[in-house]
Amino acid sequence: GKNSESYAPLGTLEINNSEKGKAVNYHRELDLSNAISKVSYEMAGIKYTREYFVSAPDQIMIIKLTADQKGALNFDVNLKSLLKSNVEVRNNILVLTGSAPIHENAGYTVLPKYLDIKERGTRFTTLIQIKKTDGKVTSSRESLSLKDATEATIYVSVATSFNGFDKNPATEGLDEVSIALQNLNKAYAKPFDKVKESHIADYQKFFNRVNLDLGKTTAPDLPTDERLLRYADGKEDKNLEILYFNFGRYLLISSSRTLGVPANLQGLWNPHLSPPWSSNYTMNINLEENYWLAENTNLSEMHSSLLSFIKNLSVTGKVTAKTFYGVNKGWAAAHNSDIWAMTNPVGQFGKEDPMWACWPIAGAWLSTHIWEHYTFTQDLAYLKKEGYPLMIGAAEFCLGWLVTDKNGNLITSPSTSPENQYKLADGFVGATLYGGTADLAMIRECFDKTIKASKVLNTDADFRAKLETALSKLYPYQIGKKGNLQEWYFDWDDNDPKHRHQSQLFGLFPGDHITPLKTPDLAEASRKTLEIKGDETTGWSKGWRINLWARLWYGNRAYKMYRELLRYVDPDGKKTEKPRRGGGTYPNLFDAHPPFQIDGNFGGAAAVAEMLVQSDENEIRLLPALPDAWDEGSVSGICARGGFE
Ligand code: FUC
Repeated sequence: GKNSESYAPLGTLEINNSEKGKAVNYHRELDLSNAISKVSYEMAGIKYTREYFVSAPDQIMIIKLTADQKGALNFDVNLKSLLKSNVEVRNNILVLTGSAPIHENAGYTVLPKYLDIKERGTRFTTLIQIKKTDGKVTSSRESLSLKDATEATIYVSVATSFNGFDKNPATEGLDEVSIALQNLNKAYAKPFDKVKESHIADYQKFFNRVNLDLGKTTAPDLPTDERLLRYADGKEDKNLEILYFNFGRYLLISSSRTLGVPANLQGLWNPHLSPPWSSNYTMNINLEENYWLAENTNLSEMHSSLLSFIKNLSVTGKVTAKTFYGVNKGWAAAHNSDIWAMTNPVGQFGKEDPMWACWPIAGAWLSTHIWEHYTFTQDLAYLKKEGYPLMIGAAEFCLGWLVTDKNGNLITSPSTSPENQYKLADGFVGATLYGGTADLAMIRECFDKTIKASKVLNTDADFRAKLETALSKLYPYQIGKKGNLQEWYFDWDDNDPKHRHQSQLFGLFPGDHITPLKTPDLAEASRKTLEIKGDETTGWSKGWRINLWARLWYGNRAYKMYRELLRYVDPDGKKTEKPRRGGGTYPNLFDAHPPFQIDGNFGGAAAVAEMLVQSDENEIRLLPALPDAWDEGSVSGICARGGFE
């Protein structure tokens, strides 16, 4: 099938100061306690400040500018976009309107790279208005100017015609101009402090739920980039470790507010027209990893953006199950998706690699998020009305997709182990096979959770019995000649034994059917697999491995890898000594896959919680993977399955 569509940046707002001279004492911050960013500097003895935030309750972005000398504030505001758009000024409001392409084929070649069809593209609008206390607002054809002011607030209101995954955003789209105007007028009428107050209250309702303290730190209070560099030298900095954890929570709160539109590969922070991997939803790990911290770090509401997206996938996935896989019941999703809930396997219509294209198991994986949401919240009404029918659909597809091997075991065929390849004795390197461990681990988890859900809801006894029978017939885990958890049906070698993907370990994390207590042999084989893979890997992969080590209760190993996740990566590749195979963290704390992907931020933050508290439906385990380095401190607000905090 076709590739997923790109997520595009709407535009760039420029504020050009007309003061001349050198700015000194420049300071820039993002305060995680209130989600407000600030800039301050001095020029010719005058102190300037800027304060920025994006308010969810008021659907507005606000920038407040001040000068500490009367009339010293002078600037122009203009808007630019990489997309086809038009800028004009109407009644002292700067207006950008445009229409996004219906197709942007990020670096791929089969389809035209960029397809602009106005009748089908998503329309967008940005409105900008300046509120001043003094001075004079003037406008030219494409910009607003403020002259001789002391204080001003810029209101930025943005809306698109997107009206859901199944609606044509052009012919059935929302009226984005009225939405943007309404939000602008409402916010503009409120005093700045009121808008700020409700923004902080809204944000802190979520952010303040968790508090992590790791005791005294010896680290000096340096800028973040310098702290990262210092930390990379092996120095202690407990506050940086806490900061990274809290930053992950901040990012999730800030990127998961829209139902049906979960955080994508870059969260929502993508500046490119052709972003890495289209800034899409990559569902053979990355999208799911984004939400690993949602429940355990007490941000369950944020999970809803993903859970509602799963519902969308179940609609398009019904068609995909039939047309691509010949399965008439249930729904399936493959490797990639986008805001339109694409479920077809990707691959440029046959021109790409089965290594990622041949993988219809995303539905099984995603359905476990529904169960997680239920076990953490105990929200029975959600499970009954929303979640359970989607779980049933995912399980139905798997039942229809499984086949029997010659020994009577249920397996998948064809199968892959996401993006990995095996190497046979005769040198043959391949990706497709039958009975891959990862498929079966995800299906095992999907069946197990669907059975549990049907019991909780006391429903569908017949279907449950079918799942129980199938579960008992799934080809069991095998331990390979190296003591590893076998990835392939046969004990084949990996083409790249250090490959970043480790989906055969799904049952250890995020799944829970492998544990040191319940299945000690499989836990040991998982440990061996991680040893063979080594610790050097990309950002999201490191985030995953830290969770895996935590689940094995190896706190010090998890901590070692957490430190490596925070390894400084220079955005221009200049200051980093040598090219690295592994990931790390950019100076603004964004995860470096590299390039920037947000999954490592989320996976890393989730792992901190996993080191401190683990739970299943029967047990809560405190400090299960506490590293020696965290020898004092306290934590509150972490959630456990069963509805506990
Ligand atoms: C998967 C990974 C890559 C990358 C991409 C977005 O294909 O194997 O490393 O993260 O998703």
